[in-house]
Amino acid sequence: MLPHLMAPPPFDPSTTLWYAQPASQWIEALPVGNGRLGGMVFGGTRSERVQINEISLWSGSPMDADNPEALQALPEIRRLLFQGRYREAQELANRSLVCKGPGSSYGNAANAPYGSSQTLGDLHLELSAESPADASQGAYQRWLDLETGVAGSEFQVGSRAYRREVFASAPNQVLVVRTASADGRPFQLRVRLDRPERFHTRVTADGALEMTGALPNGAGGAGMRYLVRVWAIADGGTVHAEGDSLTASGHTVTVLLAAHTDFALVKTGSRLGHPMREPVESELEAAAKLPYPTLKRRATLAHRRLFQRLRIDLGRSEISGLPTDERLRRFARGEADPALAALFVQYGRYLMLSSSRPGSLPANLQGLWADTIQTPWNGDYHTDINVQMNYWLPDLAGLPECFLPLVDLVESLVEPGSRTARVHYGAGGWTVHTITNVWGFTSPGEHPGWGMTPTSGPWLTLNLWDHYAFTRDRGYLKRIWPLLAGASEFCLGWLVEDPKTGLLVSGPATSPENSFRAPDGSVVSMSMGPTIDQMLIWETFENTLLAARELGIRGELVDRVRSAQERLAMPKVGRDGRLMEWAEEFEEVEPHHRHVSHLVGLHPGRLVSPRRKPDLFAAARKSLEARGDVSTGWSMAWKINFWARLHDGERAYRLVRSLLKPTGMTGYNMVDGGGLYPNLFDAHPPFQIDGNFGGAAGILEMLVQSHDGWIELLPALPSSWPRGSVRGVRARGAFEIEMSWSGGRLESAAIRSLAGR
Ligand code: FUC
Repeated sequence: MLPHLMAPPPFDPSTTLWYAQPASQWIEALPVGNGRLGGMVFGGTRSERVQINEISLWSGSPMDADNPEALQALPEIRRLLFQGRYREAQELANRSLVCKGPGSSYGNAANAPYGSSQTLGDLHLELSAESPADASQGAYQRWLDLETGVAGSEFQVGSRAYRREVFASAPNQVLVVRTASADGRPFQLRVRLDRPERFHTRVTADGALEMTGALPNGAGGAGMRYLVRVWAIADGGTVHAEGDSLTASGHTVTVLLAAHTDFALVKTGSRLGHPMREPVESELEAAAKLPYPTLKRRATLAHRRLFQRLRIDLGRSEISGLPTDERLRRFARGEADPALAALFVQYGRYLMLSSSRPGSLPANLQGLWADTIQTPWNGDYHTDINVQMNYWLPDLAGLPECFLPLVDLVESLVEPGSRTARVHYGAGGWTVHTITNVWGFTSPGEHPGWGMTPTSGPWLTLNLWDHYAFTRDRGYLKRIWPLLAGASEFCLGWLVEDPKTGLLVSGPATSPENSFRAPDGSVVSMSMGPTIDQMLIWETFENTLLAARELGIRGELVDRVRSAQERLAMPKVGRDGRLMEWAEEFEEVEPHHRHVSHLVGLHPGRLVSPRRKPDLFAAARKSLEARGDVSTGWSMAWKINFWARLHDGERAYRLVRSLLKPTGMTGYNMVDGGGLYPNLFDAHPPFQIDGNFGGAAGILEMLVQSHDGWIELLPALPSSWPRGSVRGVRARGAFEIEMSWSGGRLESAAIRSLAGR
């Protein structure tokens, strides 16, 4: 048994990830983060790697991608679609409705204007070599304690034992790596920084290690700059510089890392050229003044204050105490481990508060963790499901402040998104399409098949409204009113009258990323009034009207919204009893497609409820049955939410089982590779964090729902969780819930009003 240098972590199976071996690949490393600065801790022994990130680090630059030809083509495309001439409409759309220029470069924009979020680099720590005969590795364990936000490891090299702790401090804005020997005798640690490209390292006159560089702007020049600065502090020893590395000798070595880019998400003026040396130096100095126990206590207290708001106990089994990777394998083989689902919820909350804090950018496709220069899909913000899914969790899970970065991002889209609405559609208000980045990209993507989702702006306002519903914060409602009004204004300008019915329909638009077979046999994606759009526009109008009522706003916009909502074409039920994905019953090309867009009114929306639309509610179930379970990670996460809303705990649990299984795949799989990596990162594949957030939200939806005008406890409890308790789940209306159940029945519940209502 390894001598513990400090108190051992509790290894609570609902709040700890732990492993018996170091990470051999990135998807085994453990994430830390303070919302802006993050690290992936490999838990190496002789040599340790902490891969580092700063959430704003992006290549690329702003570009004008609005396409003036789109507006001219619009009436003709609509006319063709209303006449059922889909192939011709699609051909014209392919030519004219896309963005101007390269767009996202099909997800490979690291060196193009759209840009990519990128790794900041690696911090390397190397223990001086013991004598070769003595270099064998002995006892080992590493862990991530979600309660404190500290990743730790204890290991033996030769005859000596060490303990290492890594955390990202929110109050001090530094990454901290502390290595201590168990025997109190000195050791040597070499500290280096590097990056796959575009970096320069040096040791400064005052003894700090620095790494600097500039990313390509995608237009032939330099774009965003970054600065990383590291200090090593050796207790009972010294630090000296050797070339471009630091070597520390002592019985304990603390490495402090501060980093910034020159980016700021300002609404006017340049987003680059903002100070970075000043904050980096002052953060490092302030942290270095604090004794390590103080630095750690400040960080863990601040972390706990948020993390402790929610407790969840679903029970445990004999395997709950095993290493996390082993639990995952056994759970996939069918063994019981209810604490694994609780851990998945807490991990989702942990990842949220580590990658989304006020004043910084929202969690992107990978939160803030990315280990490459070309991150999958540019590591951007996909706005046709993915970023919306990221933000279902924080309000439910007692982390409302983590929601706020999304509001900043949406506000920053209004200016470019108003231009896009005007240039492409001649509409007022603002919108965004399938993707956006830190440079304000709001145009359609470069292919209409996936890029033509003009209602992604309205979709974002569903999240915005829900945050109000959960918090009842009037100041916040005033803040988002212009965003809601602008989204409704866009919808009003975008809807057209269907000549056959006189009802208002959206279009030309896709049902995100899906396609169908037109009557002439051609495979197309464009139609008028796809179900998702009709639902999203209904929800947007509804939220705008509710907000207007709460704020006492009357006038012409409100009247137009009200009468347009009454004239909206409503989704229909097909001959086979399914909720139709398009306004007509087309043959599907891919019946198990990962997007389940036509159920957006079931979740996250609330149009499709047993109270409002019993027929659609029943049809949604049929659609979901036909769609099947197995898919990408985020798709299965969404289906947990759907089945929870359909009040089917057993089906929801089946999806929990499908999501919480190891995937062997790291490359792209668009069909059926979803699951988890050994570090419990969600696999699309590749790693994509929406499945973590969406799956955690789904499990909470199984326990508490509040979207239909009341609070429902245990709406979808599966038989596998017969007894349990939660404290701190939140409900719309600003309520906090504590409850316990046994034998599958509610035992006690307390509902506390957070807004005094
Ligand atoms: C959408 C999805 C893909 C992937 C990508 C980031 O395009 O259809 O599955 O999640 O976003």
